[in-house]
Amino acid sequence: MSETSRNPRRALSRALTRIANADVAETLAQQSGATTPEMSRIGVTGAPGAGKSTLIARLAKLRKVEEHKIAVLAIDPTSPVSQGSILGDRIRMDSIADDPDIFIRSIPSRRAHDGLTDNTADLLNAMEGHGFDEVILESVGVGQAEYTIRTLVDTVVLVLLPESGDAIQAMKAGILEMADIYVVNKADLPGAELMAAEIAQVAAHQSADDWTPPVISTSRDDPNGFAELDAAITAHTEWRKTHLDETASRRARARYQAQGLLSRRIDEIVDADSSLLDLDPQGLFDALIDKLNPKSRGA
Ligand SMILES: Nc1nc2c(ncn2[C@@H]2O[C@H](COP(=O)(O)OP(=O)(O)OP(=O)(O)O)[C@@H](O)[C@H]2O)c(=O)[nH]1
Ligand SMILES: [Mg+2]
Repeated sequence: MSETSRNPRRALSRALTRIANADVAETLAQQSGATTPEMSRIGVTGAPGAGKSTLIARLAKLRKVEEHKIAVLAIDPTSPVSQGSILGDRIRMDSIADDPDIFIRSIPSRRAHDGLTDNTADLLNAMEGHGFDEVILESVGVGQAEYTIRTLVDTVVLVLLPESGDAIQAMKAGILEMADIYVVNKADLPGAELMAAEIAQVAAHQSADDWTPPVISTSRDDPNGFAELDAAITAHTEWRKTHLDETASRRARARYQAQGLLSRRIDEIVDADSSLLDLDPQGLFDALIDKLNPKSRGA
């Protein structure tokens, strides 16, 4: 066992595994003690292969230097066939995998279709109160993921690739309005400068309450870009403290989490008795309400 498995971490790692596999009742039982969210949440999203893991490994090291305690939670796309994780994100986070000061966990994306797990909210909540100053969440961007991530984290970093048509796609999908920080990654590839300029134009119109999302070019062989990204995240964290409506964002997270739990519970009920699906919509709705009642739980 490596240094990363010292006891508190091992306990957290086990808790995350339990939550990753838990049914709704278990998930709720594990979250009875409400914690104060002191942990800053940075979400890194972008198309498959955009270089998110490589970038997070660099970033985590830089942010740790600021005496921050950093955790990384990577949601791995799940193969629908094997229900297993099709790639180990740790592979591209080798440079930090054995760092005792950085907690890394990779979780298969399970049921959810938005590039996250159907219980990412629960996983993040479980990490609160474990002494981390910051968690960096990696998720594959598949359109809907950006909207969910917006709700679940404090700072959204969108990683785009030059020459991929990413910028245009993202603009069409409205995703370019989601991010707090844009990264044009793999800036060693052709077209990066042009793309950064294009995105900067869009970002300039996006400024809300005097935060204009910066556009940062990064490449794995150039430390300057990561330093700039690190500084931008710190700046956004500071900005947020005075501009974010905490009640609104806490409520949005609570709503998302409740929706997730209810939708999972409905799946559990229907999986246990698929004949419910033969009822008409009103009958199905009534039957579900009845079964959602805690008194009939387990019935
Ligand atoms: N040219 C170039 N390639 C890079 C750079 N950063 C990462 N890569 C390569 O891009 C590929 C994908 O990198 P990852 O870091 O795994 O990307 P990811 O976005 O985490 O991928 P998924 O988690 O599968 O969505 C790997 O082959 C990396 O070696 C870069 O700055 N320049
Ligand atoms: Mg990755």
